[in-house]
Amino acid sequence: MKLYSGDLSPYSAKVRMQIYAKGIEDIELARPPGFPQAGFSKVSPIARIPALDLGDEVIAESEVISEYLEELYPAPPLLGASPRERARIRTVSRIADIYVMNNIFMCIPQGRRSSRNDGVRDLLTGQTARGVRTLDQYLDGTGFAVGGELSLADCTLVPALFLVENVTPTFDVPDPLKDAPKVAAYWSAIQQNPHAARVLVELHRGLEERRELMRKAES
Ligand SMILES: N[C@@H](CCC(=O)N[C@@H](CS)C(=O)NCC(=O)O)C(=O)O
Repeated sequence: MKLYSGDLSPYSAKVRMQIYAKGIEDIELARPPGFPQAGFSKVSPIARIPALDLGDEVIAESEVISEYLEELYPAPPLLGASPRERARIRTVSRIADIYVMNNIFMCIPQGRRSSRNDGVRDLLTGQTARGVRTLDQYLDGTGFAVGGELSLADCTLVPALFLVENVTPTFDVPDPLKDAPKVAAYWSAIQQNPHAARVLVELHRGLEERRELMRKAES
């Protein structure tokens, strides 16, 4: 199997963190051919990363890939030990994905002051802050998102909070973590986890590459 992914793609980082945490070694990490141009749609019709290439079929969407890998590689389990725990893990993962990661991702063009639309910026950052405040009520304060051990909720939260810390400041809005003390404490703690630390190195590397490209384009 091959995972098409990119350093700076938070959705890809989520799946890579799961792969690292499970110790999976037989999935090749590959650059997506033709991406980000439409050429990648020949590989995966949705034309987004991550995408998991099975050889005769390509699975899209990070959440779907994660659940598929969880079934193929059940140990160590990252989806909880009971239906109730699984529901909590999936809830936190969805809040981090849909309400935090997605809104920040959509807002990225608003980081450019010269072409910013304040209405769009306010809508998306308002929804992001609301998502972060919601997370504050779900985290259990153990240093992991749910159940005192690493789970898929952490795999989604780590890249989501990377975006909060590194991309949100470009929008010139207050830090969403200021109103979310449990999320802030979680963020400090989870960065010590080796699998989180590994994807954070990759995400920072991707961000530096992107900034360098933008500096070159502007000079
Ligand atoms: N909901 C998707 C989102 C994937 C996504 O949007 N990935 C970005 C990179 S982080 C992408 O491929 N963007 C290309 C595009 O928007 O055309 C998932 O969870 O996998």
